[in-house]
Parts: sequence; C-alpha cells; structure tokens
Amino acid sequence: MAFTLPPLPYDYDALEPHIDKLTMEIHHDKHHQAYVDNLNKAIAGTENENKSLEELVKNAGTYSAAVRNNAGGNWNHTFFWQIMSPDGGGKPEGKLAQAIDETFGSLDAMKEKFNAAGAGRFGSGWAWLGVADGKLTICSTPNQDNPLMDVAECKCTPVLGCDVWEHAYYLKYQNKRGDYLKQFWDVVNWKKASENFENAQ
Ligand code: MN3
Repeated sequence: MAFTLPPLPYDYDALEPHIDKLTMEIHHDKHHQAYVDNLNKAIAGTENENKSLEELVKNAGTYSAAVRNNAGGNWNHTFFWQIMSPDGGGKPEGKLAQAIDETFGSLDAMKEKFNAAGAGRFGSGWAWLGVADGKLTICSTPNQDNPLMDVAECKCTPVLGCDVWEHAYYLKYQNKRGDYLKQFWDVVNWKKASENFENAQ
C-alpha cells in the first residue's frame, strides 16, 4: 500500500496572520507531497513496501537514507499540521499544564526552552516537547529525524513539535527564525497536545 498525502485539517489561510497562506500551500502541497512520493519510490518493490509509517520511523536507522528522511518527513509533517489550529494559542489545561509547571516552572519558561532548542538547531530540523520515562522533555532533531527514531539522540514520545526548516517560515519571516518560533505559540493546538501527552503516559 502506497502512502498518500493526508489533507490539511483546515484551510491554507486558516493560520493567518501567524503563518501565511502561500507558505502553507507550498509546505503541504509541495514539500509534504514530495516526502510522500519519495518514500513510496524508496520502498516500492522492496521488503519495506508493506511496513507501517510508525515501523519505518521507529527503525529508521536500519533503512536507507531515502527511507529515513522521507518516512521522517511524512510522519513529522502529518504530526505538525495536527498540532496547529486556527483556534489554537492560549494555554494548556489539566494534566499537561500541571506537568509543564512541575517540569519547567512555568509555561513561559517551557516556551523559552523550546524556542532555544529550535533556534539553536543548526541548519534544518525540528524542536520537540515530548515525554520520556513519564516526564516532559525538550529537544531538537536534525533534518527529518524525530525523537521516535532509533537513531535519535533524544528519545521521547512527541507532545508537540515545530518545523524549523527555512521552508516553514522564510516567505513571511525571512531569516528571523526566532520571530517565527514566537508566533508559533499563537497557533498551537493545546487540546491535541494534551491528547498526545495523555496517550504517552
Ligand atoms: Mn517542513
């Protein structure tokens, strides 16, 4: 079964003014589509053809670079679209809010640490808030790796993640990755993040 591009769960302009329509069109329809297409090419006719995306991601280090990069690209972007919402922003509630306060001291302190992880990632990659051994942690991964991969330096189950590749922000923010990361919090879908947190427990 070949992988297909999941539809964006909202309109291309739904995250305006924080993330612009053209960026979303190119990011979803061109970049994410390319990861899906290249993953299908990389596994076609091989023993990996019928493996799930989760399995390809988990054991990424045992496959070719093409499988690792494009399975990661497909998983990461599918996750990313869901962790943002036109009704996003504000504050987390319940257990996730409590865990953020306990681990980082405050929501603002967590955001600062997350943004530093994203800003400090040299070149392209992702910043993550995740759960490891029942506790929240923040880290970043290079390229299209993620913390579920066997090759990850920081292993955790993602609660939320932010794409810090230039293609995610360059049209609106140019070189100002830090400004993009600040705006990201205004579209974070905390409801989805809470679901991810509770499923990771
Ligand atoms: Mn991207």
